[in-house]
Amino acid sequence: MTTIVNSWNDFDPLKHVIVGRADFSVIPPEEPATSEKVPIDSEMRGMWGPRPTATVEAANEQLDNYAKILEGLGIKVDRPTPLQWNQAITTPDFRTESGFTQMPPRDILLTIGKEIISSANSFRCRYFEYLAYWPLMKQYFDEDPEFLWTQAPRPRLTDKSYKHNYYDEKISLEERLERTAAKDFVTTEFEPMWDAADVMRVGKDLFIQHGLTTNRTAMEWFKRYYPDLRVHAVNFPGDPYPIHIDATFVPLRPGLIINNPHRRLPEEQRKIFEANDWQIVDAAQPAHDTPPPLCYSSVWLSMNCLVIDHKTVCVEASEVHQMEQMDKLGMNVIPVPFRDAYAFGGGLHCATADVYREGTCEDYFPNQVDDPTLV
Ligand code: DAV
Repeated sequence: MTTIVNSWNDFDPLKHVIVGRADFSVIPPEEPATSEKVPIDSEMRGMWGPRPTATVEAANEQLDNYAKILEGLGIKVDRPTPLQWNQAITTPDFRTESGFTQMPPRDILLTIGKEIISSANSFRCRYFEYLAYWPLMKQYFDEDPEFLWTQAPRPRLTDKSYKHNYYDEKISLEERLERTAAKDFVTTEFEPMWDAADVMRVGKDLFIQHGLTTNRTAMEWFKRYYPDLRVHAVNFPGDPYPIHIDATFVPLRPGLIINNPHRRLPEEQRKIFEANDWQIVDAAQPAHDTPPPLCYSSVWLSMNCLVIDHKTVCVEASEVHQMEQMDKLGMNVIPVPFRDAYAFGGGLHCATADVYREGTCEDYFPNQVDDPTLV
């Protein structure tokens, strides 16, 4: 029997992965969910349309090179099939003028064991992004008799899913941070909405970030869908734009997590890690003061690394401080140039989705303390 799909965490030996592509990427027009994410001073405000061809080519060059590096490590690499994203998306409930990209599969595909679930994204422009991965899902389904090909309940994304006038040009950074701490986000609890990149998989435990892109209702859905797993809700008050856990809280191997020092996990949410002897260390400072032009993400893509196995990690080639820290933490570092791809949807972790890692569903947190994060 052929097993194609199996992955329970982000650190066991990686054998098969999907690496995104930048073709036909579009800067989408504003919509209720995205206006909140694009920083007020970003040059992307009010701008939308296909990304310039030269930037797409530069991003694809780095993505192709990344795929080659992974193949050189003996990892099988699959790529999505690009769609023309510069076309309107219409459902019975909404219309938006364009799609987005197929650069970050991590936002769309969540691999849990032998299942890959397409997410329930809150951005209307991402409604059909899963189609770029459809040919791969079909292939895995044909080849692997145990592969579970799953689609999360599709959100309707009507106005009920977003708070009206939540976004106001006048709110200060302090107010934004207060909202994060109070778990007050642009998305409502009307229906489950989640991006796959908000889910940190650690065997039997799923740690899910409550933020702009993933709500509590989604965590309730996960809890019912996976009765054998434990679902934890975490949030990171220092982040004014909390979207995706993978530039904030990144496991390197069993027992070790790097945490963005500007977005520390609150004390009471650490209990579960402390009770099971997991170490949470501050990530190194980014090497850059600003992200590249037209980028949605922060400079903290520095810590958005891809762990190959318990001793090996890919880090962006210019992130000297992060590389040095990895070395001190006992990891062999593979530098991968990637800054030209950042604007298309993130860093080295964002640009991949797991197909196969060795290992099984282990219980890394057998000491279940009185844990306030448990959903
Ligand atoms: O720090 O902007 C980026 C994560 C993208 N998947 C940040 C988070």
